[in-house]
Amino acid sequence: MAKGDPAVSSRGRRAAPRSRRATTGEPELVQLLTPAGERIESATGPDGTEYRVDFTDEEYRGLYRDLVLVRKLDAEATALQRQGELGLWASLLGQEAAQVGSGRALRSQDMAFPTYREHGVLYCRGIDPIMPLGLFRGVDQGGWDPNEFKFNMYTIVIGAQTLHATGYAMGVHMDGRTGTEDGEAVIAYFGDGATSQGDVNEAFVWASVFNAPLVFFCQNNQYAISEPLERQTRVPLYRRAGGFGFPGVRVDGNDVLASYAVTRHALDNARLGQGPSLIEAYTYRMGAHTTSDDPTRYRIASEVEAWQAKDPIARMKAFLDRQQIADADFFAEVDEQARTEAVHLRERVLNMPDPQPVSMFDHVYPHGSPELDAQRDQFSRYSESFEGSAH
Ligand SMILES: Cc1ncc(C[n+]2csc(CCOP(=O)(O)OP(=O)(O)O)c2C)c(N)n1
Ligand SMILES: [Mg+2]
Repeated sequence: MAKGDPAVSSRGRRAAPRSRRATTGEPELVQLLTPAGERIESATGPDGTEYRVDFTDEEYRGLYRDLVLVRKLDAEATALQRQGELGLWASLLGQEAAQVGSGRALRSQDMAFPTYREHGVLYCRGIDPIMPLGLFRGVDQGGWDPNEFKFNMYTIVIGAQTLHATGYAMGVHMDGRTGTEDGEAVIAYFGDGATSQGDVNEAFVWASVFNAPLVFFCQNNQYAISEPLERQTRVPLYRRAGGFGFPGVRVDGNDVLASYAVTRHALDNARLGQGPSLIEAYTYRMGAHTTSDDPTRYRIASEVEAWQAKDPIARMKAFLDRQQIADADFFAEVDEQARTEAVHLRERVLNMPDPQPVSMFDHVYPHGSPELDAQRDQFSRYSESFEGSAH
């Protein structure tokens, strides 16, 4: 049985979890772990799908480790930017569970299309976390091979990657790589603000009518820079899917277990040939939009505090503690690993070589072009004209 698949209920020594219908109460979301760290045995989505997970203790501890590591590495990147070592950083703070849950739900053959904030998914894909720091330091263009890791390059143009993902997923389907349990699925990440983009709505249409094996994973972190959610929509975002002809579900994006369960289910439907679906991971951006933003200009402290009480790591820790799945030694060891990896990350960033300016022409086309060669020559002559001059 695969990790997290529907399975036997929890072990006897633990408190019996409750079942919950997701369609009652507000907000209407699928949740398997409450903010206090209580397990809910199963949750029912708006279309009647019942979501549950059954992880081993080792797997539960692994998810916790992922959450702590990605938060720590993210904090280190923010600090590096503040110290002038990165040009910019888009923090994932608060969104760890949505990213680790969905990232771990991917099977090795599945392809992901990220925005600029998916450092947690990148980590789950096995990519060295140093990679995006080179991009944000401005010394390379990303560095990882999208085909090797099944994780496309970061995309800054809001919503554009949903079209890339749709085209890719249509190709997967046309090549006959769907329809079986080991078929391929594709996931496209985007934000709440991106749902107002034409690209995203076009992606919904194309994915729907071509039955693309695609999961649209919207991290609703409540803001598009300074614009709050109510400027994007008057209906819960997941309900938009119905108008395009595919299912939508809202999951507690601060609950790593529910994020995993909902994403695994949607991906498996896609790989079996049942077409696209939309997941709205309801979460909160705890930090600034990027390091160039000051959120105190447009949101109040009490709102941030309310979300602090729903922290994704605190609830997982409370659960592990409550169920005696992990002890103080384990938590200390994870903290120490996170600290060591962050120090290592910092050392490597500081040692990144500065590229030669002319290298910006290197990766524009795989085999170059005469126009590009001419531009490179012109740029080289221009740069050399400064040598020995007062400029
Ligand atoms: C096409 C386009 N328009 C505008 C921008 C400027 N921009 C950068 S991030 C952003 C907000 C995106 O918000 P959301 O989709 O909610 O994602 P989040 O940053 O919250 O993860 C905007 C408007 C852009 N990068 N691309
Ligand atoms: Mg947003």
